[in-house]
Order: sequence, then C-alpha cells, then structure tokens
Amino acid sequence: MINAYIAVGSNLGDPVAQAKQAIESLKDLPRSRVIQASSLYSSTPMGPQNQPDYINAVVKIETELQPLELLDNTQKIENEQGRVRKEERWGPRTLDLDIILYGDETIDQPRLVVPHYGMREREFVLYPLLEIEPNLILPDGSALSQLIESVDRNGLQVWDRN
Ligand code: A4P
Ligand code: MG
Repeated sequence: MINAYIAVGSNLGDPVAQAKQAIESLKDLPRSRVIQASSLYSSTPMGPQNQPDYINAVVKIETELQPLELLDNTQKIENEQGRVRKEERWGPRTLDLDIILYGDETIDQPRLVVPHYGMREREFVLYPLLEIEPNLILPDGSALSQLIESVDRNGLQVWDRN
C-alpha cells in the first residue's frame, strides 16, 4: 500500500458540489481507500484572472494502484464530471484532479510527473495538504511546514470545514 495525495480543483458548474462529488468518487477508486479529505477552500485563480474563484481540496488515499493506473482512474472521474479539455493554459474547468505525491516516488514520464510540478508554489495545494499532513516530508527531504512559510495564502480561505 502506498500513500498518495490528490489535489482537487474546480471553478465551473457549482464548484462546491463538483469538489464534494469528486471526493465521493475517489472513495470508489479500485484497490484504494480514502484516508482523509481536507476542508474545502476557496482560492483566487492562478493564471487568467477573468475566471471564477476556485474551490480546492487535497485528499489522502492509500492505494495498490500503480501510478499510471491511478492517473487513468482520476482522469476517468474528471471526464465523468464533464471535464472538457481546452487549449487555454490554466483556464477554467469543472474538475481537475492532480496527483501531487505518490509515496516517496519521483516519476518523470510523458503522462505523469510526480511530485506535481506546481505543488511547491501553489497555496491552494500546500495549505490543504498541511491541514491533513502537518509533518509531511517531500521526496527531496524538504519539510512541508518549512516550505509553506514562503508561500502567501493569497486570499485562500476555508470554505467548508471538514
Ligand atoms: N500530468 C502530468 N503529471 C500529472 C500529475 N501529477 N497529475 C499530465 C495529473 N496529471 C498529470 O493535465 C494535462 C496532462 O498532465 C494530463 O493529461 C496528464 O497526463 P490536464 O489536467 O489535462 O490539463 P490542465 O489541468 O490544464 O493542466 P494542469 O497542469 O493540471 O493545470 P494546472 O497547472 O493544475 O492549472 N487556480 C486556483 N486558485 N486553483 C486551481 O486549482 N488550477 C489551475 C489548473 C489553474 N488555476 C488554478 C487552479
Ligand atoms: Mg490536471
């Protein structure tokens, strides 16, 4: 069993409901178990500002799925929740599920890069992660609690406490 962390993001089509539905769907992942979900947070958009605020959360799971199997399953959930892939970088979406960490593994493949490339700078990933895993050490040996000191909350707020 490997511990993995999935970041949930939505800013279209009732984002709160999308995020809650995504957490429910993650509970049905094969050969896996949800250990904990963070609170839901509201966050201001990273990237183009002419899009709605986001709802973000992080979910800790325990899984026997291999990394690419996990990605297949999270992409299936994205598609089921009406995700339409668009050209615009960092544009709005009904649901984005990013694999933030997969155990201590460093993965660099065309379809999957773990740790997720943006996690170190993104307040909407780091603060929910800190809520559920305050003592987390990243694969490169850095402590989450230390890393987060240099990352501004940028308006991030708890929306729905878990
Ligand atoms: N891929 C590679 N590594 C991973 C990984 N660790 N987890 C590949 C998931 N997927 C990974 O992703 C494109 C491809 O990345 C996938 O096919 C997969 O093989 P995508 O989800 O189709 O495209 P995307 O969502 O546009 O790209 P990405 O990188 O997920 O977008 P970002 O960078 O996550 O930006 N502002 C706020 N406040 N909150 C947000 O959640 N999210 C974004 C999306 C922009 N602004 C935001 C937020
Ligand atoms: Mg994504």
